[in-house]
Amino acid sequence: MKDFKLYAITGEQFHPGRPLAEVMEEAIRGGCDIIQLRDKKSAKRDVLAKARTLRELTRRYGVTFIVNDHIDVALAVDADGIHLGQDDLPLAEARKIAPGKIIGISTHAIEEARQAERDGADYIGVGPVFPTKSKEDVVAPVTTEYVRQVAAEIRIPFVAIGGIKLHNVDQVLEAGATRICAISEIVGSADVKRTCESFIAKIDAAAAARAGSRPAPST
Ligand code: TZP
Ligand code: MG
Repeated sequence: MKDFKLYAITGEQFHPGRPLAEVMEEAIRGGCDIIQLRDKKSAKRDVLAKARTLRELTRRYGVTFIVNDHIDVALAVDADGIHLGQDDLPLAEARKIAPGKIIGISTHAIEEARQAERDGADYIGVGPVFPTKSKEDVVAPVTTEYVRQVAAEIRIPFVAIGGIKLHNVDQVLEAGATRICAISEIVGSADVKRTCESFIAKIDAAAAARAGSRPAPST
């Protein structure tokens, strides 16, 4: 899959009165390079309609589009991929149904990360790093310690998620994350584009600091 830095997930409860497509377009203009449609409440038909809109938008900007949970919706709109949790269809089954699609898996502990890597996930979610109100039945925060563990051991791309804000993202980057995901801090922002630009600046600064502190390659 195309690499990415800033992953925005939809959360319409955080922008009442503002259309979904408008908010997500601002996020893209601010530098988000993956958009995920996550809608646990709507009827499947309504999820499909939103997916069509976001597919059209992301295609226009060349941004990766992922659908949470609904493999059928992802296939119907030709999304780039699907995101699955630990209780969803196992990765091997999802692959059979959706060959060629990106498949991302949520993980909350290193054993789950190892399993997802063995199973051939394209990327994993690592979280919730901090407490979050954006997800029901969420597990206890995994803390930056889990981010550190994954950064040290897992070779497939991982994205940190859960309670990540501009004021605490540096801790997550310092723990070794190079890709950040957020819902409320992005889509609930009064200036979505600027918030994304600030996230990207922090991600880039951390990458530059890492590159600067690496010993020069021996010749
Ligand atoms: N999975 C783990 S935490 C989370 C999901 C979907 C919610 C993240 O939302 P926020 O608002 O960025 O804390
Ligand atoms: Mg799910």
